[in-house]
Amino acid sequence: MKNILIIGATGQIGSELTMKLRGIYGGGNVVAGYIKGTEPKGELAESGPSALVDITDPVQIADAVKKHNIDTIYNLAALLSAVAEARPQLAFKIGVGGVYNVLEVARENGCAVFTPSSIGSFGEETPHNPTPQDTIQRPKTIYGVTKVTGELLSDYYARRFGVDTRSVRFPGLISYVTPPGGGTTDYAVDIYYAAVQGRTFKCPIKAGTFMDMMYMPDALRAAIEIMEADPSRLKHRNSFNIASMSFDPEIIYNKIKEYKPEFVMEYEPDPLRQAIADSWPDRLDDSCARAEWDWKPEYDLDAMTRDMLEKLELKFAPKLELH
Ligand code: AKB
Repeated sequence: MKNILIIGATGQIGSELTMKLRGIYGGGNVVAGYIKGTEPKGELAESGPSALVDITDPVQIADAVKKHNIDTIYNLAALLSAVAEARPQLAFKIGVGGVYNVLEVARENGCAVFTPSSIGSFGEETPHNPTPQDTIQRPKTIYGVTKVTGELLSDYYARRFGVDTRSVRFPGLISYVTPPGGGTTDYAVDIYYAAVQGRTFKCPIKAGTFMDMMYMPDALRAAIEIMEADPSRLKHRNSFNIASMSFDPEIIYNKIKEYKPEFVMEYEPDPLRQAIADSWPDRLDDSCARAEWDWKPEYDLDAMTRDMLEKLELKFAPKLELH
């Protein structure tokens, strides 16, 4: 990877991945692609170039690729699962039409492409514990449909046109930097904010509902390591199961209580999110990622919780007024 374009650079993953890639490959070599109304600000705006890149517009993608001599595209544009159910047509336009646009530009300009898939690419018929690398993928959400389509299209472009496409299936991602929006796993982010802000947390997911989760530093490393992996070792491409922890609301609540004994959580299930969560795996088997490109997570629930609480305490600490 020499010149990289991030599509969706101001989103939950993009804002952190852009900074991390700039730290490795140089600020000037990583272009932050954004859509109108989400212009990069602060460090993200100052540390490297940016470009208006709406994934639904193939001309904008091609212009940015040519102007910046791009060889690798990270496509992070997506509507998350719950919000996609409210806007299925837009979810399709971004998650299927957008992936096609990126792959076509990549084919014409010789770029490698990373498009993340998700635990949302599985459905009720999938074995849930553990979920194998190669198994039934019949999701019932539009989010899942777009993710499976993205996997298939990406493999097709690799086989048919030699486009270097690679991907991982992300679990729910947890971070203190940029909040997610509209996901089913977002409760596992919101719970930390409530704990630090001293609020009672209303949990939209029922006790006993297990899902894979991952701390953002591990997710960013996975996205970079898969693109740097030796292609001769890859038997799979789109997309690899990756995993680091699986828990239900009770487990994360009790873990936070170890550090904040006064914290209170109550259940207020959201039927849409609960139905989606019930259809997703409890725990992915990531042995193929471990064998084919040495994937290994660094954070478990305890290490993540200590770091999240520490970083959020700093974020919400009262600022000193200097006169
Ligand atoms: C969501 O909940 O929609 C996402 C995901 C697991 O893909 N965080």
